[in-house]
Amino acid sequence: MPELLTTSRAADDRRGATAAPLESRRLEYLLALERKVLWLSTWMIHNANHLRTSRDGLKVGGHQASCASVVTLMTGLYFDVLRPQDRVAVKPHASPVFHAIQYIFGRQTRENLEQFRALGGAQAYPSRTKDCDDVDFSTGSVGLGVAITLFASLVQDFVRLKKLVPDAAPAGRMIALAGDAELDEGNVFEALLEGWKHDVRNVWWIIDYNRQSLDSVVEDRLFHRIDTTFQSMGWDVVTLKYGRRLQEVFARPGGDALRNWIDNCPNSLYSALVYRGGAGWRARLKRDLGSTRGIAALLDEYDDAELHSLLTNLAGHDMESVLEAFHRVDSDAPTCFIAYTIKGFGLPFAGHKDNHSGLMSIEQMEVFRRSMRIEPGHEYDLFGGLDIPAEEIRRFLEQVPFTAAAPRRHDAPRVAVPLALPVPQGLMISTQEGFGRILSDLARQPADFVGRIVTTSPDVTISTNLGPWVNRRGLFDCRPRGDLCSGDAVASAQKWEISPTGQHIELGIAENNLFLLLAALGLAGPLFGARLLPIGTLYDPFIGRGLDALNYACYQGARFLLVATPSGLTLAPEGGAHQSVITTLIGMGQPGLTAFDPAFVDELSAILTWALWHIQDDEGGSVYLRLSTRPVKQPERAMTPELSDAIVRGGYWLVPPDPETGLAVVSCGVVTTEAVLAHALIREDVPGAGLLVITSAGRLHGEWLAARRARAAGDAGCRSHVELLLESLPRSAALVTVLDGHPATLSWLGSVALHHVVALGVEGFGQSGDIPDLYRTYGLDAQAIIDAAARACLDQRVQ
Ligand SMILES: Cc1ncc(C[n+]2csc(CCOP(=O)(O)OP(=O)(O)O)c2C)c(N)n1
Ligand SMILES: [Mg+2]
Repeated sequence: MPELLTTSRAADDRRGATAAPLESRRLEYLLALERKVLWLSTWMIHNANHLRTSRDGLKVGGHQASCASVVTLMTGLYFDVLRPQDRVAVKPHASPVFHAIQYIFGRQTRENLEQFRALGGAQAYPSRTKDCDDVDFSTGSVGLGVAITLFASLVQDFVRLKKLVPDAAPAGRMIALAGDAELDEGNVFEALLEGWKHDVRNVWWIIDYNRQSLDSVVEDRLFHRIDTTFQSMGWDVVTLKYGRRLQEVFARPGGDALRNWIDNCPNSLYSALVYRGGAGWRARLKRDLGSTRGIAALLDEYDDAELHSLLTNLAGHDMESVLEAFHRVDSDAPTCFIAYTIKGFGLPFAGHKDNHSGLMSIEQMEVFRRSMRIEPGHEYDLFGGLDIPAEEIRRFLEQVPFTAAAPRRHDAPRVAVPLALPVPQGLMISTQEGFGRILSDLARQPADFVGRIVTTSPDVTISTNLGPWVNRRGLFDCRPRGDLCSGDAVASAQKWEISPTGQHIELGIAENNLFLLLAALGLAGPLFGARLLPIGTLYDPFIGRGLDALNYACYQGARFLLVATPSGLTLAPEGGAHQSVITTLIGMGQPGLTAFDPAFVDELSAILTWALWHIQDDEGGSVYLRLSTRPVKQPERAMTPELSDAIVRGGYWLVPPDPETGLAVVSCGVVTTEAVLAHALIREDVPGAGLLVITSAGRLHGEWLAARRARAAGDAGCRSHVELLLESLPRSAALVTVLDGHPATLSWLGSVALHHVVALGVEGFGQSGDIPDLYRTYGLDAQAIIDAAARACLDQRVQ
């Protein structure tokens, strides 16, 4: 193990004297609770795996070793350090520890603990939406929970500086309890850099430095990299390495040598000795240090159990060290705690390199139960097996600061939004330009809801047409910084005034950061009590780059509007690296997200109006708009309530079919221009052919499945929008579907009313070209639609 570092210089400079000593009784209570948390979390997993009947032969799982590693840190935090306004992302595999703590607070039920990892029970990984016990941030995909706390701190500053929350409400600390292997995820470092740019504060990342990941023991040299990386980003670093008892021994004769020995002990050997226990330590220390003055005497003072306990007295398991480190922080500087721990501490497989998924056997649990003095049948008793009378602990729990204010989750009122947004005028206009114009128009309005809009983009603000909005509403930063470019002699259309009143948060190019910021902005209501209307823009193909973070944002119920533009093959000269193909399927398949692919700007306006409401609705979700830079001829029509309703429900007949027709062209998005052209020609051969415009394949599909379920449940009259649309087409008619995306997005339409389908779309990677060439090559042009129509009619005749 490397050299002991206590606090980095940056931290030392800011701090004064050490904190006052802990009251001795408080420590006793905390140690008792630490013991209880270890027991409950270990037992919860054991119960799920050994005592519930398995019906499917699958191991239920759970991570006893990962939990034990973090018990002291979490007990200290929740029962002493945290305040109600603090928000925490708990290491995914410490979910049982979190649930155990909430159970002790009376915020989790015994039934849910007994049903850990079963349907309806406590979740395997803390979940904001599925758990009942006040989870602040969901976790599970390692690294994302760590990084979201940083963006949450930025959002906290945003709502506080704009006075969207009461002045008197204290700022919370955004805290991540991270596994050390989470630092292998690149998104953590993307966030760190972005945080540095934005001067983040009130963020704590507490690293459970057990030097083990899933597969292996981590290299010792990593420690120095962590320390210096954080310091270089302006963070304070506090290292908790040795516990009190070890530090006392280090001050005695032979102590220096012992400390050097541990400092230089490879993690793999240290872990192996932890696993072997007292006799192993003794033999090894005798061999390596036996001739050093003071060591023999020191070893003789301890029996094997005591020696083991001494040598595993790392600070991350030493309550006093933990509390002192946390309480000493008196600034709002971002702070990283590197807490040395042992994976599986206090359990039989402590330190074993394969302990990540290890479960204690029935026999091991029996020994553990007795050592915890838990009576059989009393496993969930809150105070059983402790030395302190229940009443006393209850009184202690009543004054724990964290639970002083309840509920911690805010219920932010909805923001009133307009019933209709303006439709940008112009004969030839792209949906992306339309979006920019609508926002530019909003930027000029004094309406209250406009003040709740916050836009963000990963370095594509201008190229996604947010420029005019930003010119008027400014960039956000905690400190007023003026217009960064105004000093240049170079004339520019961009006026980027940077101040706390700004409403655009500019990010570097990291789509993970965009989605994590959108997640945090989209949770501003429940987290901070201020509802925001977040809008993020990016290039459509790069959704894939941050897809896990997008999924993470949706998974925890964050609400935002995602505007992905430009998209598809229609990007033409930009080539295959920028032309999205599968995003239409992502839009359909991603839970919590409703995707739209509008063809015209009046559709866009109707969808945006609906979206501003939908992202606030209790039953709503986030919204994804897939836009294009291609100017297309706009239809001359009035936006009626019926048309607007059909647009947001997913589609409408641009040209309704005749009742006897044999064909309908179905188009989605920007290629509707080709569909209109082809349809006019097709009608010469197929009289009465219809033209159906799909604005949201996902909405149509979802509502169709829901209607089928409703009918199966007895609601015989329930009809979905797509069923009503296709009702006007005879069963014998064929559908030719076309979109600038994967053909599977629309091919399912054939199953709705059993129409034959020929589906056009993009199946391979794109390439550079112009639109006529690319549409011809990939089969999206009017001729391809006409050919497909001929094929479809032929197929129908053959049948
Ligand atoms: C994105 C992602 N990749 C892989 C996994 C599988 N996985 C679960 S835990 C883990 C390693 C955890 O190690 P660490 O963060 O150090 O936690 P510890 O259990 O040691 O406390 C991995 C790779 C995951 N949960 N998320
Ligand atoms: Mg680890």
